[in-house]
Order: sequence, then C-alpha cells, then structure tokens
Amino acid sequence: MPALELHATTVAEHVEHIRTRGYTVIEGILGPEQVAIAAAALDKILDYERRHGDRVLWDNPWYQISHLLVGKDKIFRELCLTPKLLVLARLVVGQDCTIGSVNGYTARPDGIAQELHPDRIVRSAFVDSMQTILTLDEFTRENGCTRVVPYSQDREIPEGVDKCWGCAELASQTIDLEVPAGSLIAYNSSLVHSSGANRTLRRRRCIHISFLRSWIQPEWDFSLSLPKNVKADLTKEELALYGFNAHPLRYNFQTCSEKEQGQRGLRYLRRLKSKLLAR
Ligand SMILES: O=C(O)CCC(=O)C(=O)O
Repeated sequence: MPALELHATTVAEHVEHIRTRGYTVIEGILGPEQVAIAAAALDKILDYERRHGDRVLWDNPWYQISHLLVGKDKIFRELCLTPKLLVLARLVVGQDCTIGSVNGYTARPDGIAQELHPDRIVRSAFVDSMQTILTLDEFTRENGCTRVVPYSQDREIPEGVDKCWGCAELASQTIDLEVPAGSLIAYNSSLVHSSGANRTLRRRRCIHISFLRSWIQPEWDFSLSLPKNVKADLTKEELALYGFNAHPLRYNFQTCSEKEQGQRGLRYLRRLKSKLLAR
C-alpha cells in the first residue's frame, strides 16, 4: 500500500494524527550523539542478556528485548525526558500520564516478521495508552521497519486475540514506516502493527516507551522494580512519570482476572510500602 503522508508539522497535527489514523512520526527528535550513546549502551545490554536471557520471551527468532532499561543505563532515563516526546505524550494521554515500560528492542538479524497485533484491545473514545518507538538505526523495509495498519485502532477485532494475529485482510493494508535513526514513531496502543522481517545481518535497534493514563497499571511497577540507587537518584518529575505518585490501586487491562482481584490486597500493601519507603 502506498505510504500515507507521514509528516505533520505542528504538535497539534501529531496529536490529531494519533487520534484519527492512529499513529504519527517525528523525525530528528534525538540528536546523533544521543543516538550513538544509546545504541552503544543497548548493544552492551543485549550482548550480555543474550548469554543469560530467556530464549522464548527475550531472545527468539523474531526479536530480542531488554526490559526496564531505566535501571540499566542513565542514557535511557535521558531519552524518556526528551522534551518533544513528553509534550506529545501529555497531550495525548493526559498531563499526569505515567510511563508503563521502557524496553530496548531489536528486530532480530536474519529474523522473522512479527505477527500483526495491537498491544491492547480496548475501544474507548479517547487514547488511554500510547506506545512510542525511538529509532536508534535507520528503519527500512530491508531491516524490518515497523509496519502499521492506519485507522485500525477503532476497528472491530474478532473476539479472541488469536483470530486477529496475522489476519490476511489487515496484512494487505499495512504501510511500512521507513524513517531515519533518531526518529519517533508514536501510536495508539490499540493500533494493529508489528516489526517486519529483518533481512540484514545487523540489529535494527530502538527503544519502546509506553505512556498510560494515570489510572492504568503499568506493565512494570517501577517503584517495586528499580534498584535502590536508581530510585534515590530520580528527580521529582521522574518519580511522577514512573508512577511513584500514582494511587497504588490502578486498573489492570491485561490481567484483570478474578485470581488477580484476589491478590489485590497484598499487591496494594507492597506498592504502598514501596511508595512510602521510596525516598
Ligand atoms: O519495534 C517495532 O517495530 C514494533 C515491535 C512490536 O510491535 C512489539 O514488540 O509489540
């Protein structure tokens, strides 16, 4: 499918694109030096974790992923504070939005395309969570750039996630987001998307940062997960962004099962404890 016009010029246009077509792209959001430092730091982490990581979840024929980067190198904290990124996130998911996860990701060299999928299947009148990708390499069709299905965030997805995976009709409507290193790709988490097949022998690296409405439980509970020395170093703005100020009971889209509800008391107490003892 021919690429849609990718470039909006004002923040308001980017916000509008996320609300309507489901995604937007901002080139040049990171400087070349930031890209080089972040790429080198990510390589080091990925190399280390390849030797120790879980082969199914973290390092598989599709991708290699590293979770909780904020605790692993300071450059990733800097990237989360990129001014244009925060302005956009706060306009789309609220001034008090929080970060749900900060992961390093590479489409695996000589790897397989991910199945098309939305990160969440929630239909609401507003964007409740936004996924962002900061590119650390040029994204091309050859190295498995991100593919999206414009406007798919509002579509009826057949009941059960499985019926949506790899759906042929959706596949025929994807467009490839070919962008330079240092770009931002931002999309409604309900948009259907995936990384493509990396047909090169080099990593296609990026950072995934998700932004959520303040009442949604993050994928990672930073107050419980970050090392003590990193927590002690966080600024007021970062504490708010990583959800340290958020109410310990937040809505969990992904695992809101009865079992989960039963465990809520304990989780609440643990979060409360970590909140009180955070600083
Ligand atoms: O990095 C990308 O191109 C997208 C990856 C993705 O969709 C995912 O990990 O769920």
